Amino acid sequence: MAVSAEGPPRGANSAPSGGSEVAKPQASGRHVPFDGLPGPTHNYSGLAHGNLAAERNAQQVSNPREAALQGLAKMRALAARGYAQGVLPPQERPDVRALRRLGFAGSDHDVVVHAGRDAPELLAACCSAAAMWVANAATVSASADCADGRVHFTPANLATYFHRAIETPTTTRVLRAIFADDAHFVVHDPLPAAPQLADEGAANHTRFATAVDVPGVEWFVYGRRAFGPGVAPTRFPARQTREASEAIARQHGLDAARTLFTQQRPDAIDAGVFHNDVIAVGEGTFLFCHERAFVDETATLDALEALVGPAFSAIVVREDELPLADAVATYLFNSQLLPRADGRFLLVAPAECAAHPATAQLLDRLVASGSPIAEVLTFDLRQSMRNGGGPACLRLRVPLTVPEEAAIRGNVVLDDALDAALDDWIRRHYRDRLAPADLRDPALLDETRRALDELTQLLRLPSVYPFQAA
Ligand code: SUG
Repeated sequence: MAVSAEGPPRGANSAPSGGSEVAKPQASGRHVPFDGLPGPTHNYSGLAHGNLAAERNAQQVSNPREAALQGLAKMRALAARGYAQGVLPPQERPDVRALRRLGFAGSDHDVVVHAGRDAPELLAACCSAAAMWVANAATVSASADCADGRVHFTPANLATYFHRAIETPTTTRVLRAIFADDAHFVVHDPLPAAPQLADEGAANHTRFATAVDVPGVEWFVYGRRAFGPGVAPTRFPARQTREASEAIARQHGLDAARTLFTQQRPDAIDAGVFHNDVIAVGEGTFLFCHERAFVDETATLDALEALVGPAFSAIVVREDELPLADAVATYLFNSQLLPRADGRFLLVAPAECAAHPATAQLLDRLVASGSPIAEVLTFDLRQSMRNGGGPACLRLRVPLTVPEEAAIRGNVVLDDALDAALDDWIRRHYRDRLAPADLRDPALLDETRRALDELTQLLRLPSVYPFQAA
Protein backbone atom coordinates (compact mmCIF):
# COMPACT_ATOMS: atom_id res chain seq x y z
CA MET A 1 0.00 0.00 0.00
CA ALA A 2 1.39 3.38 -0.99
CA VAL A 3 1.85 5.65 1.97
CA SER A 4 4.53 7.94 0.65
CA ALA A 5 3.99 11.64 0.18
CA GLU A 6 4.72 10.97 -3.47
CA GLY A 7 1.95 8.43 -3.86
CA PRO A 8 -1.71 8.57 -2.92
CA PRO A 9 -2.37 8.80 0.80
CA ARG A 10 -3.05 5.60 2.70
CA GLY A 11 -6.76 5.11 3.28
CA ALA A 12 -9.83 6.63 1.73
CA ASN A 13 -9.88 10.28 2.54
CA SER A 14 -8.72 11.99 -0.61
CA ALA A 15 -11.50 14.40 -1.38
CA PRO A 16 -11.28 16.48 -4.54
CA SER A 17 -10.00 20.00 -4.21
CA GLY A 18 -11.80 23.23 -4.95
CA GLY A 19 -13.71 23.72 -1.70
CA SER A 20 -13.97 26.95 0.17
CA GLU A 21 -11.40 28.19 2.65
CA VAL A 22 -13.93 28.91 5.31
CA ALA A 23 -13.81 26.84 8.47
CA LYS A 24 -16.17 23.89 8.60
CA PRO A 25 -19.62 24.44 10.11
CA GLN A 26 -19.40 23.07 13.63
CA ALA A 27 -22.83 21.74 14.56
CA SER A 28 -21.43 19.07 16.84
CA GLY A 29 -18.65 21.10 18.41
CA ARG A 30 -15.07 21.83 17.49
CA HIS A 31 -11.48 21.64 18.53
CA VAL A 32 -10.68 24.96 20.14
CA PRO A 33 -6.95 25.60 19.99
CA PHE A 34 -5.79 27.57 23.02
CA ASP A 35 -2.49 29.27 22.27
CA GLY A 36 0.02 30.08 24.96
CA LEU A 37 1.08 33.70 24.93
CA PRO A 38 4.89 34.02 25.16
CA GLY A 39 5.76 35.76 28.41
CA PRO A 40 7.85 38.87 29.15
CA THR A 41 10.93 36.81 30.11
CA HIS A 42 11.17 34.84 26.86
CA ASN A 43 14.89 34.14 26.55
CA TYR A 44 17.48 31.74 25.19
CA SER A 45 19.14 29.94 28.05
CA GLY A 46 19.56 26.57 26.34
CA LEU A 47 17.80 24.66 29.08
CA ALA A 48 16.34 21.78 27.11
CA HIS A 49 18.93 19.12 26.30
CA GLY A 50 17.83 17.18 23.22
CA ASN A 51 15.94 20.14 21.78
CA LEU A 52 18.39 21.01 19.03
CA ALA A 53 17.12 24.52 18.28
CA ALA A 54 17.15 25.54 21.96
CA GLU A 55 20.66 24.18 22.40
CA ARG A 56 21.94 25.82 19.24
CA ASN A 57 20.55 29.24 20.11
CA ALA A 58 21.61 29.25 23.75
CA GLN A 59 22.84 32.63 25.02
CA GLN A 60 21.45 34.62 22.09
CA VAL A 61 19.57 37.84 22.76
CA SER A 62 15.80 37.36 22.57
CA ASN A 63 12.99 39.75 21.79
CA PRO A 64 10.05 38.93 24.09
CA ARG A 65 7.83 41.60 22.54
CA GLU A 66 8.31 40.17 19.08
CA ALA A 67 7.72 36.64 20.41
CA ALA A 68 4.35 37.63 21.86
CA LEU A 69 3.35 39.65 18.78
CA GLN A 70 4.28 36.76 16.48
CA GLY A 71 2.12 34.42 18.56
CA LEU A 72 -0.77 36.86 18.57
CA ALA A 73 -0.47 37.36 14.79
CA LYS A 74 -0.97 33.63 14.24
CA MET A 75 -4.01 33.60 16.53
CA ARG A 76 -5.45 36.67 14.77
CA ALA A 77 -5.01 35.18 11.28
CA LEU A 78 -6.71 31.93 12.21
CA ALA A 79 -9.55 33.66 14.05
CA ALA A 80 -10.04 35.83 10.94
CA ARG A 81 -10.57 32.66 8.94
CA GLY A 82 -13.40 31.64 11.23
CA TYR A 83 -11.56 29.25 13.52
CA ALA A 84 -12.17 29.39 17.24
CA GLN A 85 -9.07 30.63 19.02
CA GLY A 86 -8.44 30.58 22.75
CA VAL A 87 -5.62 32.23 24.71
CA LEU A 88 -3.72 30.96 27.74
CA PRO A 89 -1.72 33.45 29.80
CA PRO A 90 2.02 33.34 30.50
CA GLN A 91 3.35 32.50 33.94
CA GLU A 92 4.99 34.53 36.66
CA ARG A 93 8.75 34.64 36.04
CA PRO A 94 11.17 34.70 37.67
CA ASP A 95 9.42 32.07 39.78
CA VAL A 96 10.38 33.46 43.18
CA ARG A 97 8.48 30.74 45.01
CA ALA A 98 10.55 28.04 43.27
CA LEU A 99 13.77 29.91 44.11
CA ARG A 100 12.75 30.15 47.76
CA ARG A 101 12.29 26.38 47.81
CA LEU A 102 15.91 26.16 46.68
CA GLY A 103 17.09 28.10 49.71
CA PHE A 104 17.19 31.67 48.45
CA ALA A 105 15.76 34.05 51.01
CA GLY A 106 15.12 37.71 51.82
CA SER A 107 12.92 40.06 49.85
CA ASP A 108 11.75 39.00 46.41
CA HIS A 109 14.44 41.21 44.89
CA ASP A 110 17.07 39.63 47.19
CA VAL A 111 16.00 36.19 46.01
CA VAL A 112 16.53 37.16 42.36
CA VAL A 113 19.83 38.94 42.99
CA HIS A 114 21.26 36.13 45.13
CA ALA A 115 20.18 33.44 42.70
CA GLY A 116 21.73 35.42 39.83
CA ARG A 117 24.98 35.69 41.76
CA ASP A 118 25.20 32.16 43.22
CA ALA A 119 23.29 29.94 40.81
CA PRO A 120 22.63 31.65 37.47
CA GLU A 121 21.53 28.38 35.89
CA LEU A 122 18.77 28.01 38.50
CA LEU A 123 17.71 31.61 37.98
CA ALA A 124 17.60 30.99 34.22
CA ALA A 125 15.40 27.94 34.77
CA CYS A 126 13.11 29.99 37.01
CA CYS A 127 12.91 32.69 34.31
CA SER A 128 12.02 30.41 31.41
CA ALA A 129 8.94 31.41 29.46
CA ALA A 130 8.53 27.78 28.32
CA ALA A 131 4.92 27.73 29.53
CA MET A 132 4.10 29.32 26.14
CA TRP A 133 4.33 25.82 24.60
CA VAL A 134 0.95 24.77 25.89
CA ALA A 135 0.94 21.56 23.85
CA ASN A 136 2.84 20.47 26.96
CA ALA A 137 0.36 21.97 29.41
CA ALA A 138 -1.98 19.01 29.66
CA THR A 139 -3.51 15.97 27.99
CA VAL A 140 -7.14 16.59 27.08
CA SER A 141 -9.77 13.94 26.32
CA ALA A 142 -13.09 14.73 24.66
CA SER A 143 -16.26 14.13 26.67
CA ALA A 144 -17.42 11.57 24.09
CA ASP A 145 -14.37 9.44 24.92
CA CYS A 146 -14.61 9.59 28.71
CA ALA A 147 -16.73 7.25 30.81
CA ASP A 148 -18.41 10.07 32.75
CA GLY A 149 -19.20 12.18 29.67
CA ARG A 150 -17.06 15.13 30.76
CA VAL A 151 -13.94 16.66 29.19
CA HIS A 152 -10.92 15.45 31.17
CA PHE A 153 -7.64 17.33 31.57
CA THR A 154 -4.46 16.05 33.20
CA PRO A 155 -1.90 18.85 33.59
CA ALA A 156 1.51 17.53 32.57
CA ASN A 157 4.07 17.09 35.34
CA LEU A 158 6.92 17.94 32.91
CA ALA A 159 9.18 16.00 35.25
CA THR A 160 12.16 15.74 32.88
CA TYR A 161 13.36 19.33 33.23
CA PHE A 162 13.20 21.64 36.21
CA HIS A 163 12.46 24.75 34.13
CA ARG A 164 9.34 23.03 32.81
CA ALA A 165 8.27 21.16 35.95
CA ILE A 166 7.70 24.49 37.71
CA GLU A 167 4.92 25.29 35.22
CA THR A 168 2.52 22.67 36.53
CA PRO A 169 0.97 24.38 39.59
CA THR A 170 0.05 27.56 37.71
CA THR A 171 -1.09 25.59 34.67
CA THR A 172 -3.41 23.60 36.91
CA ARG A 173 -4.85 26.78 38.42
CA VAL A 174 -5.35 28.38 35.02
CA LEU A 175 -7.10 25.32 33.61
CA ARG A 176 -9.28 25.05 36.72
CA ALA A 177 -10.22 28.73 36.35
CA ILE A 178 -11.22 28.44 32.69
CA PHE A 179 -12.71 24.95 32.81
CA ALA A 180 -14.33 25.46 36.18
CA ASP A 181 -17.79 24.11 35.40
CA ASP A 182 -17.71 20.63 36.88
CA ALA A 183 -20.86 19.61 35.05
CA HIS A 184 -18.68 19.57 31.93
CA PHE A 185 -15.01 19.51 32.93
CA VAL A 186 -12.59 17.66 35.22
CA VAL A 187 -9.08 19.03 35.72
CA HIS A 188 -7.17 16.29 37.52
CA ASP A 189 -4.08 16.70 39.63
CA PRO A 190 -0.92 16.08 37.58
CA LEU A 191 0.68 12.64 37.82
CA PRO A 192 3.30 12.33 40.57
CA ALA A 193 6.44 14.05 39.30
CA ALA A 194 8.87 11.14 39.09
CA PRO A 195 10.99 10.01 36.12
CA GLN A 196 8.94 6.80 35.78
CA LEU A 197 5.80 8.89 35.27
CA ALA A 198 7.31 11.69 33.21
CA ASP A 199 4.52 13.29 31.19
CA GLU A 200 4.68 16.08 28.59
CA GLY A 201 0.98 16.32 27.78
CA ALA A 202 -0.79 16.74 24.46
CA ALA A 203 2.45 16.94 22.46
CA ASN A 204 2.39 13.14 22.73
CA HIS A 205 -1.36 12.62 22.34
CA THR A 206 -3.73 12.73 19.35
CA ARG A 207 -7.46 12.20 19.09
CA PHE A 208 -8.86 10.78 15.87
CA ALA A 209 -12.60 11.13 15.35
CA THR A 210 -15.12 12.14 12.72
CA ALA A 211 -16.62 14.70 15.10
CA VAL A 212 -16.17 16.05 18.62
CA ASP A 213 -19.33 14.45 19.98
CA VAL A 214 -18.77 10.89 18.75
CA PRO A 215 -16.38 8.46 20.45
CA GLY A 216 -12.89 8.85 19.04
CA VAL A 217 -9.61 6.99 19.19
CA GLU A 218 -7.12 8.37 21.68
CA TRP A 219 -3.56 7.73 20.64
CA PHE A 220 -0.68 8.10 23.07
CA VAL A 221 2.91 8.11 21.85
CA TYR A 222 5.61 7.50 24.44
CA GLY A 223 9.40 7.58 24.38
CA ARG A 224 10.24 4.78 26.78
CA ARG A 225 8.86 2.28 29.27
CA ALA A 226 9.77 2.98 32.87
CA PHE A 227 9.48 -0.65 33.91
CA GLY A 228 10.44 -3.84 32.12
CA PRO A 229 12.49 -4.34 28.99
CA GLY A 230 12.45 -2.14 25.94
CA VAL A 231 14.47 0.15 23.73
CA ALA A 232 15.25 3.73 24.73
CA PRO A 233 17.29 6.60 23.33
CA THR A 234 20.90 6.81 24.42
CA ARG A 235 21.81 10.42 23.69
CA PHE A 236 18.80 12.49 24.75
CA PRO A 237 16.04 11.91 27.30
CA ALA A 238 12.74 10.27 26.37
CA ARG A 239 10.35 12.66 28.08
CA GLN A 240 7.16 10.57 28.05
CA THR A 241 6.81 7.15 29.63
CA ARG A 242 4.26 4.56 28.64
CA GLU A 243 3.29 4.25 32.28
CA ALA A 244 2.40 7.96 32.41
CA SER A 245 0.29 7.68 29.26
CA GLU A 246 -1.51 4.61 30.61
CA ALA A 247 -2.22 6.34 33.91
CA ILE A 248 -3.80 9.27 32.07
CA ALA A 249 -5.94 6.96 29.94
CA ARG A 250 -7.19 5.24 33.12
CA GLN A 251 -7.75 8.51 34.92
CA HIS A 252 -9.78 9.91 32.00
CA GLY A 253 -11.97 6.78 31.87
CA LEU A 254 -11.08 6.01 28.26
CA ASP A 255 -12.35 2.88 26.55
CA ALA A 256 -9.37 0.53 26.31
CA ALA A 257 -10.69 -0.77 23.00
CA ARG A 258 -10.37 2.71 21.50
CA THR A 259 -7.01 3.64 23.00
CA LEU A 260 -3.62 2.97 21.44
CA PHE A 261 -0.09 3.26 22.85
CA THR A 262 2.79 3.57 20.40
CA GLN A 263 6.51 3.97 20.98
CA GLN A 264 8.59 6.66 19.30
CA ARG A 265 11.75 5.52 17.59
CA PRO A 266 14.65 6.02 20.01
CA ASP A 267 16.94 7.08 17.16
CA ALA A 268 14.45 9.81 16.26
CA ILE A 269 14.57 11.14 19.83
CA ASP A 270 18.34 11.03 19.57
CA ALA A 271 18.03 13.06 16.35
CA GLY A 272 16.07 15.82 18.10
CA VAL A 273 12.47 14.54 18.15
CA PHE A 274 11.93 15.29 21.83
CA HIS A 275 8.12 15.20 21.50
CA ASN A 276 5.98 13.26 19.05
CA ASP A 277 4.57 16.53 17.71
CA VAL A 278 7.99 17.23 16.19
CA ILE A 279 7.42 14.33 13.78
CA ALA A 280 3.66 13.73 13.48
CA VAL A 281 0.38 15.63 13.46
CA GLY A 282 -3.13 14.20 13.30
CA GLU A 283 -6.55 15.76 13.08
CA GLY A 284 -9.99 14.39 12.25
CA THR A 285 -9.18 11.04 10.69
CA PHE A 286 -5.95 12.12 9.02
CA LEU A 287 -2.33 11.57 10.08
CA PHE A 288 0.69 13.36 8.61
CA CYS A 289 4.03 11.99 9.79
CA HIS A 290 7.57 10.97 8.92
CA GLU A 291 8.50 7.35 8.33
CA ARG A 292 11.03 7.41 11.17
CA ALA A 293 8.47 8.40 13.79
CA PHE A 294 7.47 5.06 15.33
CA VAL A 295 9.22 1.87 16.39
CA ASP A 296 6.96 -0.21 14.13
CA GLU A 297 5.48 2.05 11.48
CA THR A 298 3.44 -0.57 9.65
CA ALA A 299 1.93 -2.02 12.79
CA THR A 300 1.12 1.47 14.04
CA LEU A 301 -0.68 2.48 10.86
CA ASP A 302 -2.51 -0.84 10.70
CA ALA A 303 -3.67 -0.44 14.28
CA LEU A 304 -4.83 3.11 13.68
CA GLU A 305 -6.66 2.09 10.54
CA ALA A 306 -8.37 -0.76 12.37
CA LEU A 307 -9.44 1.50 15.26
CA VAL A 308 -10.34 4.68 13.39
CA GLY A 309 -12.06 2.81 10.57
CA PRO A 310 -12.28 3.31 6.82
CA ALA A 311 -12.15 7.10 7.09
CA PHE A 312 -8.55 6.91 8.32
CA SER A 313 -5.88 8.21 5.97
CA ALA A 314 -2.19 8.92 6.37
CA ILE A 315 0.59 10.60 4.50
CA VAL A 316 3.94 9.24 5.59
CA VAL A 317 6.92 11.19 4.33
CA ARG A 318 9.83 8.98 3.43
CA GLU A 319 13.42 9.61 4.42
CA ASP A 320 14.40 9.96 0.76
CA GLU A 321 11.70 12.61 0.26
CA LEU A 322 12.70 14.61 3.31
CA PRO A 323 15.44 13.41 5.66
CA LEU A 324 14.54 13.39 9.33
CA ALA A 325 17.22 16.00 10.03
CA ASP A 326 15.46 18.40 7.65
CA ALA A 327 12.07 17.64 9.17
CA VAL A 328 13.52 18.52 12.59
CA ALA A 329 15.19 21.66 11.25
CA THR A 330 12.08 22.99 9.46
CA TYR A 331 9.56 21.64 12.00
CA LEU A 332 7.33 20.58 9.10
CA PHE A 333 5.34 18.19 11.30
CA ASN A 334 4.99 20.70 14.11
CA SER A 335 2.17 22.15 12.08
CA GLN A 336 -1.49 22.57 12.84
CA LEU A 337 -4.13 20.86 10.72
CA LEU A 338 -7.34 22.85 10.63
CA PRO A 339 -10.52 21.48 9.02
CA ARG A 340 -11.99 23.26 6.01
CA ALA A 341 -15.51 23.26 4.68
CA ASP A 342 -14.52 20.86 1.89
CA GLY A 343 -13.37 18.17 4.32
CA ARG A 344 -9.71 18.80 3.61
CA PHE A 345 -7.22 20.64 5.81
CA LEU A 346 -5.35 23.89 6.11
CA LEU A 347 -1.78 23.20 7.26
CA VAL A 348 -0.41 25.96 9.49
CA ALA A 349 3.35 25.62 9.26
CA PRO A 350 6.40 27.58 10.40
CA ALA A 351 7.97 30.02 7.90
CA GLU A 352 11.06 27.80 7.95
CA CYS A 353 9.14 25.30 5.78
CA ALA A 354 8.63 27.83 3.00
CA ALA A 355 12.30 28.85 3.15
CA HIS A 356 13.57 25.27 2.79
CA PRO A 357 13.36 24.27 -0.90
CA ALA A 358 12.82 20.52 -0.42
CA THR A 359 10.13 21.07 2.22
CA ALA A 360 8.42 23.76 0.16
CA GLN A 361 8.40 21.48 -2.89
CA LEU A 362 6.99 18.60 -0.87
CA LEU A 363 4.17 20.79 0.37
CA ASP A 364 3.46 22.13 -3.12
CA ARG A 365 3.24 18.56 -4.36
CA LEU A 366 0.87 17.54 -1.61
CA VAL A 367 -1.44 20.48 -2.23
CA ALA A 368 -1.39 19.99 -6.01
CA SER A 369 -2.09 16.26 -5.75
CA GLY A 370 -5.47 16.68 -4.08
CA SER A 371 -4.21 15.16 -0.82
CA PRO A 372 -6.00 15.91 2.47
CA ILE A 373 -3.70 18.94 2.76
CA ALA A 374 -5.52 21.50 0.62
CA GLU A 375 -3.62 24.60 1.57
CA VAL A 376 -0.56 25.73 3.50
CA LEU A 377 -0.24 28.90 5.52
CA THR A 378 3.13 29.75 7.04
CA PHE A 379 3.86 32.03 9.97
CA ASP A 380 6.96 33.77 11.21
CA LEU A 381 7.28 32.36 14.72
CA ARG A 382 11.07 32.66 14.79
CA GLN A 383 11.32 33.85 18.38
CA SER A 384 9.59 30.69 19.57
CA MET A 385 11.17 28.47 16.91
CA ARG A 386 14.66 29.32 18.15
CA ASN A 387 13.70 27.58 21.38
CA GLY A 388 12.23 24.60 19.50
CA GLY A 389 8.60 25.70 19.60
CA GLY A 390 6.54 25.73 16.37
CA PRO A 391 2.85 26.35 15.64
CA ALA A 392 1.72 23.03 17.14
CA CYS A 393 3.78 23.51 20.32
CA LEU A 394 2.06 26.82 20.88
CA ARG A 395 -1.45 25.40 20.98
CA LEU A 396 -3.45 23.06 23.18
CA ARG A 397 -6.42 21.57 21.36
CA VAL A 398 -9.54 21.33 23.47
CA PRO A 399 -12.37 19.34 21.85
CA LEU A 400 -15.61 21.00 22.93
CA THR A 401 -19.26 20.42 22.12
CA VAL A 402 -21.40 23.52 21.77
CA PRO A 403 -22.65 23.46 25.42
CA GLU A 404 -19.10 22.81 26.66
CA GLU A 405 -17.74 25.75 24.71
CA ALA A 406 -20.48 27.91 26.22
CA ALA A 407 -19.34 26.80 29.70
CA ILE A 408 -15.80 28.23 29.34
CA ARG A 409 -15.11 30.91 31.97
CA GLY A 410 -13.15 34.12 31.48
CA ASN A 411 -12.55 36.30 28.43
CA VAL A 412 -10.18 33.86 26.78
CA VAL A 413 -11.62 33.37 23.30
CA LEU A 414 -10.06 35.78 20.83
CA ASP A 415 -12.29 38.39 19.25
CA ASP A 416 -11.36 41.78 17.80
CA ALA A 417 -11.60 43.53 21.16
CA LEU A 418 -9.41 41.01 22.98
CA ASP A 419 -6.94 40.98 20.09
CA ALA A 420 -6.59 44.78 20.21
CA ALA A 421 -6.29 44.76 24.00
CA LEU A 422 -3.60 42.07 23.96
CA ASP A 423 -1.67 43.84 21.23
CA ASP A 424 -1.68 47.05 23.25
CA TRP A 425 -0.83 45.17 26.46
CA ILE A 426 2.19 43.48 24.85
CA ARG A 427 3.50 46.74 23.39
CA ARG A 428 3.22 48.50 26.76
CA HIS A 429 4.73 45.80 28.97
CA TYR A 430 7.31 43.78 27.04
CA ARG A 431 10.96 44.49 26.45
CA ASP A 432 12.29 44.13 22.93
CA ARG A 433 15.65 42.80 24.04
CA LEU A 434 16.63 40.33 26.68
CA ALA A 435 20.08 38.78 27.07
CA PRO A 436 20.55 35.91 29.56
CA ALA A 437 22.49 38.30 31.85
CA ASP A 438 19.43 40.59 32.01
CA LEU A 439 17.54 37.90 33.93
CA ARG A 440 19.46 39.04 37.03
CA ASP A 441 17.72 42.40 36.90
CA PRO A 442 15.08 42.37 39.66
CA ALA A 443 13.13 45.05 37.78
CA LEU A 444 12.11 42.30 35.37
CA LEU A 445 10.14 40.67 38.19
CA ASP A 446 8.22 43.89 38.88
CA GLU A 447 7.56 44.41 35.19
CA THR A 448 6.23 40.88 34.79
CA ARG A 449 3.98 41.13 37.83
CA ARG A 450 2.52 44.43 36.69
CA ALA A 451 1.87 42.98 33.26
CA LEU A 452 0.30 39.77 34.56
CA ASP A 453 -1.90 41.55 37.06
CA GLU A 454 -3.34 43.58 34.23
CA LEU A 455 -3.65 40.49 32.05
CA THR A 456 -5.73 38.55 34.57
CA GLN A 457 -8.20 41.45 34.52
CA LEU A 458 -8.18 41.56 30.74
CA LEU A 459 -8.82 37.83 30.53
CA ARG A 460 -11.30 38.08 33.43
CA LEU A 461 -9.55 35.33 35.33
CA PRO A 462 -9.42 34.97 39.10
CA SER A 463 -6.02 35.20 40.83
CA VAL A 464 -3.92 32.43 39.33
CA TYR A 465 -0.39 33.64 40.12
CA PRO A 466 1.51 33.14 43.38
CA PHE A 467 2.17 36.90 43.72
CA GLN A 468 -1.56 37.57 43.59
CA ALA A 469 -2.10 35.23 46.52
CA ALA A 470 0.47 37.05 48.67
O1 SUG B 1 10.43 21.72 26.29
N1 SUG B 1 11.91 24.53 24.86
C1 SUG B 1 10.76 23.65 24.96
C2 SUG B 1 10.06 23.55 23.64
C3 SUG B 1 8.78 22.81 23.75
C4 SUG B 1 8.15 22.54 22.44
N2 SUG B 1 6.91 21.89 22.61
C5 SUG B 1 6.41 20.92 21.83
N3 SUG B 1 7.15 20.25 20.98
N4 SUG B 1 5.20 20.56 22.02
C6 SUG B 1 11.15 22.27 25.45
O2 SUG B 1 12.15 21.73 24.98
C7 SUG B 1 13.75 25.82 25.78
C8 SUG B 1 13.72 26.90 26.83
C9 SUG B 1 15.04 27.50 27.16
O3 SUG B 1 16.06 26.88 26.90
O4 SUG B 1 14.99 28.58 27.78
C10 SUG B 1 12.58 24.91 25.97
O5 SUG B 1 12.26 24.53 27.06
